[in-house]
Amino acid sequence: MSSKNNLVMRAETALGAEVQLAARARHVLRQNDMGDWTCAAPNLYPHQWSWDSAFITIGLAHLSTRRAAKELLALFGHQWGTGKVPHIVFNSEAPPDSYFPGPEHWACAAASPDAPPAPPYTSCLCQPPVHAIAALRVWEVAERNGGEGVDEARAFLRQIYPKLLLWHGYLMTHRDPEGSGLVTIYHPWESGTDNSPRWDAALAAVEVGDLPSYPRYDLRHVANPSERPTSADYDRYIWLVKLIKKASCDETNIYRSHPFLVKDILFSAILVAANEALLKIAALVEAQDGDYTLIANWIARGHRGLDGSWDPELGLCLNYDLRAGTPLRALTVAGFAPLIAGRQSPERLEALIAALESSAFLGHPWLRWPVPPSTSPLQVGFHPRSYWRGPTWPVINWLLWWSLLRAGEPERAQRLRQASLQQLAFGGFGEYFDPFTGELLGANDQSWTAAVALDWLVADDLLIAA
Ligand code: 9WN
Repeated sequence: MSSKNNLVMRAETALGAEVQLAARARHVLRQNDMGDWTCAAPNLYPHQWSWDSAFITIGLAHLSTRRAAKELLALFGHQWGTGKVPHIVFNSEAPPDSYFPGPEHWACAAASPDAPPAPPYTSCLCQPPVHAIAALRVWEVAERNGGEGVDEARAFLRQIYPKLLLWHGYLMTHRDPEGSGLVTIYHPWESGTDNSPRWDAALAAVEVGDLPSYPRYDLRHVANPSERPTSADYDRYIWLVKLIKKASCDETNIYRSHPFLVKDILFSAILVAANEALLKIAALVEAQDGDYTLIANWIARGHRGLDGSWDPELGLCLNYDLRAGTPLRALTVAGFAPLIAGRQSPERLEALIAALESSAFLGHPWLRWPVPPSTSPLQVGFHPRSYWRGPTWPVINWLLWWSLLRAGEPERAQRLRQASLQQLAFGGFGEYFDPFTGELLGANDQSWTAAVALDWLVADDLLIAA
């Protein structure tokens, strides 16, 4: 056979594999569809999670922009009076012993004057604000598809824009009373990267008091308990929830007394990128003049905050413990925050790429595929199977891929996309993966994993503006 035919056959096989992977991703999203919201994963996570929903919206946009819009609108239907978007909206239909801490544990949050009407109950924490990025993605897909979906998508942007503005406003005020440009989190769950070693030092300082015994339903849904946070971690998580409830979920009370107050650079960088998306949405909906300056100032403030967290020796940003008054030194993917925020100087970009491709991350010789481990194998506390302490997470790969594209690095972005898709084709739509063996860990059929896979597979031709 000629080498030309050989090449054509290989290209066809690769295309066939991608088509199959996309069909499987669609199936996962349909299977987890609850009507106008999507459960994060069938067994382990039977509720609606905030940043999961944003990533899910990005995937759903390729199935139906109308359905994708509903996903975000459903979540924002439970926005708090302060503008906060809760990290979980609890599914009233889920069996009572399916997730802990569940709705009954958080019911007190509904007593806050700022809480939305309940049921459904919500938690009073929040998660990284990927939502404006997702809303813009719905628009981009609708615009590419053309037809009546374009008007519908514009109407959706008009509906969601004031809610997004309120949400970002909440983060820029209540979560940054210092005006530092960095978002304060009250709980590792707010970071979305719960047991990352970047929280170890700050968590170690939290003294756990009397705690009634509580169930670990999560352990029933994983092959091995080592894949989930330890009981010492969980005690601290539940203790922090208890303190937040005791403070009546009130921001001023929490800020005054809470033992875990940390500036999260990944959260802050996502907010900068989300503010860039919000600025574009503002133009699309012809927002009032003052909004542009307000959002542009938020973006500038976010960049200043990230600049101040830069560690030139590591070539990464560091989180900051407000209580201890010290940076939290850890080699984790969160350190790539300025890449995600965008618009960095050529020197900063070069340093970030050097760190990304070093043996601490993509260049580590034991990696099964060149996709970044959540925590560097060179970091104390690294564990290849334990949740955010080492496994690779497809949604983080998506964020880095999208950031590389925006940074004008299409070849690097393409390599990351290919490697991530190979991992998913091998392992399935897992929650996270062992970076050395590629083994699926955590939940099966995780919605946000299927969603980002779908975006990778069908969004090739989408114009992503820098
Ligand atoms: C706590 C749903 C969520 C993700 C988080 C991930 C995990 C929850 C848990 O699952 O957190 O919020 O019970 O471990 O860490 O990022 O949003 O998928």
